[in-house]
Amino acid sequence: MKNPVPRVAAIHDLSGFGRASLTVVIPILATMGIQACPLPTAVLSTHTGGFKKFRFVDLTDEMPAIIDHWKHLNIPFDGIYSGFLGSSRQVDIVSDFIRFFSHDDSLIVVDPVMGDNGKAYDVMGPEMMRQMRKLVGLADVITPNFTEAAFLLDEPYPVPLDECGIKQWLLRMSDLGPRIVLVTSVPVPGQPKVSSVVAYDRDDGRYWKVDCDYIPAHYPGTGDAFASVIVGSLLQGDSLPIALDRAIQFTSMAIRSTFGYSHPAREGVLLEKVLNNLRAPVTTSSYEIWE
Ligand code: PXL
Repeated sequence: MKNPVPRVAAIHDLSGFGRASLTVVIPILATMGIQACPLPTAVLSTHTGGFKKFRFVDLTDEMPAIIDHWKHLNIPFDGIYSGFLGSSRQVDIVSDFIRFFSHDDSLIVVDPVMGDNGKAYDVMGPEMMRQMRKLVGLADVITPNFTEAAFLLDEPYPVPLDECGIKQWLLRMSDLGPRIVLVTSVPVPGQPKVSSVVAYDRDDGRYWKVDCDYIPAHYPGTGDAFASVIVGSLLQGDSLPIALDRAIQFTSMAIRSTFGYSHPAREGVLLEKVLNNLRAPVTTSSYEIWE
């Protein structure tokens, strides 16, 4: 029987303070009418971006027992969405989870959270990068930022890539397994203040591109917000370019509303002020087909 409310297994960490991962994923999906069932990969006092001495509790050894209970309950999921993992060993646990709970109609989204701005997050090592390449192979959709794309392809960063180079990267990532590859924070050559989000869908061979507003601030958790809106939008039946538009418009609005306040960037975007916008229909469209 179809779930009256679409249900997603959300495999991310729970960071108590700073608005990232599950504290962003759950409210966004709930506002979009989707039930997110958290399978926490780690519990942290804060996320790792801009806080020192954070407490990090790795849940690798707890996850199999939690998953066994879910298997016993035979919970049907419409989507499986993974993000920040607490250890590279969790890749095998998440891979087993996907194999057990996925079915022909499910949407598998892997956000290969590893770093940003050319740097790996504090707790990420080379083994996570190797393992993450395996995990993306099981996804329908992946949502790396430009830094994570470089890690997945074992390429140096920064790389001034022209259009042809970026399309090659998208193809190479799709060759790892996923049908749809979305890359955020892609630098635009010769325009240091502009970045774009690019996408490739192997099924129809089309590429998409959306240019993004520049704001001189960086807020942790915006990648989680972007990927969560993509998950919600695709589960609601939106096309890929409309899902892109929704995710970019929502993330930009969250960043712009936050930037208007002198609010510490490490606390993330003021999500609670903008969540309601997720219920509004998409009225303007900014995507371009990239031929
Ligand atoms: O937003 C990505 C993310 C998720 N989880 C943790 C993080 C970060 C980024 O800093 O530290 C724990």
